[in-house]
Formats: sequence, C-alpha cells, structure tokens
Amino acid sequence: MAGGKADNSKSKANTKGKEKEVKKETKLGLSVKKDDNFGEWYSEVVVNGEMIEYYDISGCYILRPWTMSIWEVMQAFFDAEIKKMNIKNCYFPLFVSPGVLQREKDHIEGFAPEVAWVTKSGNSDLDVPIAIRPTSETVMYPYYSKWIRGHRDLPLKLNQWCNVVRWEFSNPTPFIRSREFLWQEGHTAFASKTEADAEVLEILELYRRVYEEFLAVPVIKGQKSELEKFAGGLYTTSVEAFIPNSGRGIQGATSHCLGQNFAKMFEINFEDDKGEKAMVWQNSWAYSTRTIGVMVMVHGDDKGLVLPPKVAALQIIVTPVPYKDANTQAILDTCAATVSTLNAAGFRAEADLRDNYSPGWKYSHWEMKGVPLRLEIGPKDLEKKQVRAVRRDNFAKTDIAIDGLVEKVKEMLDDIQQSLFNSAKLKRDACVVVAKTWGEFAEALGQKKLILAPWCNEEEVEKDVKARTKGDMGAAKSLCSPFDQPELPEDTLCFASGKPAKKWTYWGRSY
Ligand code: 87F
Repeated sequence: MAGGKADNSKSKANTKGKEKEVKKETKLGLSVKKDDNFGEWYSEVVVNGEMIEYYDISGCYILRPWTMSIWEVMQAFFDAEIKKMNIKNCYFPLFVSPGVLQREKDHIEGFAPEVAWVTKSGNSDLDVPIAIRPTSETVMYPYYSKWIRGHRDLPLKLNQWCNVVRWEFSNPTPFIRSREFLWQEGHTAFASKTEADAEVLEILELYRRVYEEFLAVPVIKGQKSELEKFAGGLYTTSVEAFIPNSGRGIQGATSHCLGQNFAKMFEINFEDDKGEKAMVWQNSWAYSTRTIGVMVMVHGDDKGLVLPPKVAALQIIVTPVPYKDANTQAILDTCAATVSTLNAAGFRAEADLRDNYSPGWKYSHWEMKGVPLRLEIGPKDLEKKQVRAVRRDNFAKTDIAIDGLVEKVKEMLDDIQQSLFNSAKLKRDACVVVAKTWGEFAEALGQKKLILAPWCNEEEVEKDVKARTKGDMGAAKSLCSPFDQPELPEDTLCFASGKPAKKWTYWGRSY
C-alpha cells in the first residue's frame, strides 16, 4: 500500500471497558532497496514519506506539508541572509508578453521549446498569446531600465520567491526535474564589475551553506565551462552535488555574472559619477526546490527518508510504549510533558498518542518520514525517570535521564546533523577519481564516478567528450572547474585532447 496509512477495515477492541474502533494495521515500507533500483526507490520514498503526491498532469507534483516545511526553513535562512546584504524582495507577474520574450531571442532560442503559453480565455482565443515565466529576466529588466537613471539608483538588488514553468520533455522526476517548481531568483545591477563579481561569490557561499549546513549535502563550488554556462551571461558559478547511487552530478544552484549583455538588450543605462553615460553590470542567481530532491537522494535509506535535524518539520517524535498492566495514563502524561519541555526549549517535537496504532507501526511510520530522533517512553522508563532515544541515521539507542533531557537532545541532534554530512562526504569522496588519460576517464565513467581531470578548457574538446561518451545513459559533460584547484604541474596534458592542460575540472554524467 502506498501511503502507509491504515486501511478502513475495522475491528473492535475493548480497552478499559470502553469500546473503541481499532483500525487494522497495514504493512509499511518500501518495495525496493536503494541499491537495487534507485529510480524506483526514489519515487516510492518521496510518496511514502508524504513529501510528494503525484498529480494528473505529467511532470507536476503536489508538495505536501512535509516538503513545504523543509522549504520554509531554507527560505527563512536565505531570506534573512540576503536582507543583511540589503537585497529587497519584490514580486513580478507570472505572465510574459511575447514582445519582451523575443528581445533576448539570441539566448532564448535554445530554451524556446520549454516555454508554455496561454492561448485562450474560456472558448475564445487571446489576441496575443501570453507566455508563462520560465525565469524572469525579460519580465524584470524593462523596469530596471526605467528605474535606473543615475549612479545614485545603484545598486538595484531585487529578489523574488516564486514559481516558474519549464515544459520539460525528458523523464520528469519529483523535485529534480518538474515542469513547475519553486525557487528564488535574484536580479541585481551595479555600477561596476568589481561589485558584481563580489556578489556572485557572496551568494554562492550562501548556496553552499544551504546545502552543507542545512541539508547536510557536500557540494563543490566552481565555475561552469563556456559550453555549460548560462548563454546569456558572462560567466556562471555553481555548487555541484553528486548522487553516488546513480553516479550522476547535479547542479545544485547557480550564481551568474551577466556582464553587460542584458544591459545592452534592455538599455539599462545610467549617468555615472562623472556625468557620463554608462551601462550597468548585472548578476542573477537562483536555487530551487531541486535542493530537496538532492537531500532525499543523498540521505534516504531502505527504511525511507532521513531528514537532517536542521530542516526537519519534526525533529523529535515521542511515542508511548504502553504495556498491559502499566499505568497508561502516566505514560501518556509523561509523553505530553516531554513534548512541552522540548518545544519550550525551541525544538520541533510531537507525541504520537494515537491509540489505534501499535508502537511498532509508529516506529516504521516515523522512520519512513525520516524524523531524526525518536523518544520511547514505557513503564520501565517512567520508573527510572528516563526516556529511550533512537537515532534515525544509525538506529543507535541511548537511555537519557529526564533531568538533562534538553541538553542531551540538543547534543544528539547536532551530532546527527554532523554525522549525516560526514558520511555523505565520505561517500561522495569515495566516488572521486582522478583521470589523466582518456583511458582512465572512460573506465571511471563506466564505474559511475565523479571524475577530476586536467583539461585544456577548449569548447571543441568538451563537445568532443560529449560526442565520444554518448549512449543510453546520457553523455558525460563538465560539471565545474572547482575554485579549490589542486596543483597542476606545468607539463600536465589534457585528458581528452593531449594539449597542455589549463585547469582541473570535474566531469561526469549529470541530471
Ligand atoms: C527555459 C526556458 C526559457 C533556463 C529556460 O539561472 C528560458 C530559460 O533563460 C532560461 N531555462 N534559463 C536560464 C536561466 C538563467 C538564470 N535566470 C535567473 C538563472 C538564475 C535565475
């Protein structure tokens, strides 16, 4: 059964002399193992973990509260950080007129098939079809042109939290590739390139922190190749994650320096401090609900989701373990009191006091949903003034004295957060292979590795790598040239062309 809920068949049980309806319990769990069929495992875990519900339009998914609360935690962090940078929130319309969309036709060309259009209202055709934003450059920049007049209007730094629509055609995947998704998009304009360059990196660091500090997913910061950068911009930086199970890299978020390309197209000019006409320097940057899919893929296991405590909607689930002759009410009261203590201390805790599910069923249920810590309270615990803690990440069990509960729980959640990151990093690092020749590269690619290779940095060579690795699994491409460059001895040659290498670059198949 998909949802992991009890079905409707009812049996009667007599508890404390009162007739109660007890739902028959159904089996929880996943029908496949993560290492056996990763794709199937993923689809099951996002549904059974109650993050996603499939929708009747392909590529569209319902984001359930369990998902939205994760998104809101990341949003609260990122939003507060960009406000410190004096970036303001705004909201532009969802619809784009065809005229402005065409104004950046050069770079939109490749994207055009993904743009969705509204052509009717009721039964009548619209005079002019209206596009739905796939991103908001063309929506926003005409107004940047209007609002920016002099150097005192700069910098202009806006962000919006919104949905976008990209009508993808290849295998839609919840969070990872959906036709509508949520993101923030930042669009900033500066008087100088120096300021723009600095902001690109400042934002990229926030993206690193979203992944590493919140989602406990290790990422690599670096620069995209000319082939993989946003064609409308000057250069693109990104954080790149890796999914060991599929052997694919995944672009986690991007921070672009647009240079003056859009300023030219949209005539975003200003009078500089010397009274001369100048063009602005622009950036744009975004991260999306894709982040959540990466987190699920990296941490989930055969029992379901594994949520890092910092983003989990619920950090602690308290379950009573009543026994036949025990004082059930005292156990339930202790559970409730424990939850109050934890909530008062700032944790997100709840008790599962439902009397129509057994403790075992509840364990499986909350394990499926990935709650980081479970506290069990039974008669023995009551007697000893303790609770039993069970960690979701490694199932380690510890008895904690009620006295020092808050401190101990804090310690454990911090430790879970750190352990998730550490083991994800160990696993990711174990997938990295240094390849100096085509032979080594091809072998590593066959083993689904994340490949670090010396490269001549030539576009033609990257195209050639793509052509030579084409196949059912998709071609290999460059993921990024890490900012953190290992030493490159002078006589090092490119793994693909044999020409002198210019930099170390990560390569692999990707999402
Ligand atoms: C799909 C359809 C139309 C990506 C598209 O990365 C246009 C586009 O411009 C498109 N898919 N892009 C590139 C988006 C670039 C940039 N936009 C602002 C970002 C960050 C946020």
